[in-house]
Amino acid sequence: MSRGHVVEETAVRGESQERIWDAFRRWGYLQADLDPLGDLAPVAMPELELSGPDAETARRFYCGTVGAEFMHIPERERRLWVQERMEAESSSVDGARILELLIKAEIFEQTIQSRYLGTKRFSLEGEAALLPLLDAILNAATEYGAEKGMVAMSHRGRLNVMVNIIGRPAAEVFARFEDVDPRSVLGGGDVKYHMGATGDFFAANGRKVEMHLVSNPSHLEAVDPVVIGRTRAKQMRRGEDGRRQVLAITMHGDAAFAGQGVWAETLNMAELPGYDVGGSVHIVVNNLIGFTTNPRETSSSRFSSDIAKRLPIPIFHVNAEDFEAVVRVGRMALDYRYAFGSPVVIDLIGYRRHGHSEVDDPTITQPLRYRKIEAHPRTWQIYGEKIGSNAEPIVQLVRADLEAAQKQAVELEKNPPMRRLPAYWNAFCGGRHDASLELDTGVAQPELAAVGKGLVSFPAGFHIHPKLKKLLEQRQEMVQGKRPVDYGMAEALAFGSLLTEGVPVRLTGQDSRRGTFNQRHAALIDIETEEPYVPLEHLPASSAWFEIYNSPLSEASVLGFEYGFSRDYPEALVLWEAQFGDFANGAQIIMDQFIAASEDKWNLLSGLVMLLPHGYEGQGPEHSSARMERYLQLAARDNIQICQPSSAAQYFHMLRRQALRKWRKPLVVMTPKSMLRNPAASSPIADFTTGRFQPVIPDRGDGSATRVLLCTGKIGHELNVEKKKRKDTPTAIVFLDQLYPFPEAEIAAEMDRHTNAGEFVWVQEEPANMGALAFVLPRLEPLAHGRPVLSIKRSASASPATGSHKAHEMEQKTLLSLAFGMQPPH
Ligand SMILES: Cc1ncc(C[n+]2csc(CCOP(=O)(O)OP(=O)(O)O)c2C)c(N)n1
Repeated sequence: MSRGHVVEETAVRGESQERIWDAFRRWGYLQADLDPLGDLAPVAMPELELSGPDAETARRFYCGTVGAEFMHIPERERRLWVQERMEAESSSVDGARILELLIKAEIFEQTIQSRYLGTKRFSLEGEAALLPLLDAILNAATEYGAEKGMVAMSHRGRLNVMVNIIGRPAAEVFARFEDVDPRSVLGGGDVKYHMGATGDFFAANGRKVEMHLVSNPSHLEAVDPVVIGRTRAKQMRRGEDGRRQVLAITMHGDAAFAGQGVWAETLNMAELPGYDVGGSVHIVVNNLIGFTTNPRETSSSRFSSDIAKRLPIPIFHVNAEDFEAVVRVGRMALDYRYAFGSPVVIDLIGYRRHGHSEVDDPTITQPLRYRKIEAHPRTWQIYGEKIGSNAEPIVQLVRADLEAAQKQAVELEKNPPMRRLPAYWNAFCGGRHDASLELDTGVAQPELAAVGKGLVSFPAGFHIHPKLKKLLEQRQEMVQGKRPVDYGMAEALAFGSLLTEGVPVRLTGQDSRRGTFNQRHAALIDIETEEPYVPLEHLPASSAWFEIYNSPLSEASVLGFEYGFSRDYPEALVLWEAQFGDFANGAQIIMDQFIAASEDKWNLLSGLVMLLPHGYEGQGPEHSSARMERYLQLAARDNIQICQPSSAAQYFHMLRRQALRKWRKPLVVMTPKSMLRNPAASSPIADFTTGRFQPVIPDRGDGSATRVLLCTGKIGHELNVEKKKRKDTPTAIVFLDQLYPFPEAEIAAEMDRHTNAGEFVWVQEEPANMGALAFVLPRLEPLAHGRPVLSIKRSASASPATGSHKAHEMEQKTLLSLAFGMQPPH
């Protein structure tokens, strides 16, 4: 009988009875029987030292093999929802299906173990209940109309899930144990338990869920925001039904769940308008160990899942050897997700039968626990006995199937593709750059004018801020050719023109709607109502969506999310903006493991743009450098693009070419700060109507200069000012607006044009151990044909910039006078 009536009963029940129920609802999970090996002892709770019929009933519901944490949820309706289900008698489940999945899980592991002894597989044994859990979740999801499952998980049980849930043939996985032909992956590829996979899950009701197991790196939890971003993109593609049809499921190790901050950041995004996916299902595959580390060493609290309590969402702990409870919890969690559009956490508590990998001996560090595990029966034996079913024939059948698959694997291609890419990738390509990919990106004057008009318009009755009114008037004049176009307007024109050409645009970052440097003002705020108006969402000729969001104050999760989004919206221009480029290193894992390497490792492309404000302006060590050197070091085999556009028009053309070329490569952009308003970096409107992005901006002179300064970004404009001041005509100044792929032909042409030049000098603001120096010097030298290539830079330093504004100015002056006056030191 359901106890959903408890609330109504409250009035007639005594207050003390209600206190008893409240105590168990609140604290019962601390005394629940959650650990199959019994190491997680119940917590002594004076609040639960209660007796009598109500206490007995409440204890049965709340201290069994399921422990629910939900009393921290402020919404009464949600608490009652959980309460009603926790206080219901158990419904029946499909025992035969559970048994079959437990057998499949365990025999799969044993087959690998017997055939490929000594290779890592990160066995699921001890947590085999994960399969019935996922099966229950997906079966329930089909009833709500789910059609796609976006799944992320790390190493533990991944191969097992690939075969038994995602639907890849076992032979394919075994083929990877036969190892690959080394010539096919030299310097690239990835290990088998990181590869992505797509397949089909068939529910008992005959419905199908297309499954995507997302490729992921070793870096635990880094994939979390990526899968959520991918889910959001897939949902958006489907419109209103997207949230119902596309479901994100993530699995986590207990140690990683507690320890990795990116997961906490990702969770915080759950209900933010720019990131919401209508709830995701999170499973902690909790084996009460992390490599060799015990739970009391990994989490300051009893449960690694406690981090999830930062959000008002339920956490269901369940004993991984009460298989029927596991299945019921899966169903309940999924129902909750669909009822409230909320994330939900399942903490599946079991054990790890072997070492961290199968080559580790866990008896060295956890001898007592492993003595218990050694003597502990297999899951399918326990469950077969419980339901009185003879499991042996099924075991034989599954084993025979897997052995056949293993034989087949020997014949298979060694690294068979385990996924199919969606059709929306057909129009795009990766690989090496070649000139034929480039295109003109100018926008004809009438179209540009129409976009410009839309950008400065707002509805009648909108109360505009006087400063913005002025800005819009100036922007209007820019389009009319009455004043040069600055970066802010160049960007808006790039976005607006793309929208009218059918290219969707999404930009997120901290304070990006206004712009950290007060330069963007993509959202106008009514000064009477605070209602926003985003002109780019209302361009009359636009045929695509535009999104701009202020992101939460995170780097790793938001960059991961946007990378994921770009993976499933290749036709959109997707941009993430760092507040200052300096802070982007909080997302270093996402850059190293996904943005720079995903094409190499997984053959997966992305056209994500990273906007990184960069430049030495005396603002101290952490507001100066976007660490260009880091991206240059990551660059190889045309995996990314690194640009620093020196003018507004260059910025415009660079953004447009990123969207309009079919080449999909991440683009890292050093963006300006003070340069945003520097007239020298503004461009006449004519520069927007024709042409394309120039990787190299040649010197304006006739080629007779005797010294050529080569540089990138703001310092180039400062050199120009200094040159004018000094009336120094024998010095030429060349900008590299694209650093990677290195525009060798264009630079060579410019160097060759300067036949009188006795030397070339690379000038940078950054210290000698930073900036582009180490990257450009060896590339420039062969192009100089024996003429010296020198450099001017700040002295090598541990920190990117001085904390003193005065010292900065002195240093900057020295750089400039060295560039023109003294001979630079060799
Ligand atoms: C960011 C990061 N740090 C360290 C590691 C090395 N490492 C791999 S697995 C592991 C233990 C993970 O424990 P847990 O999260 O409980 O998952 P389990 O392996 O027990 O399933 C560690 C430390 C890693 N892969 N990623």
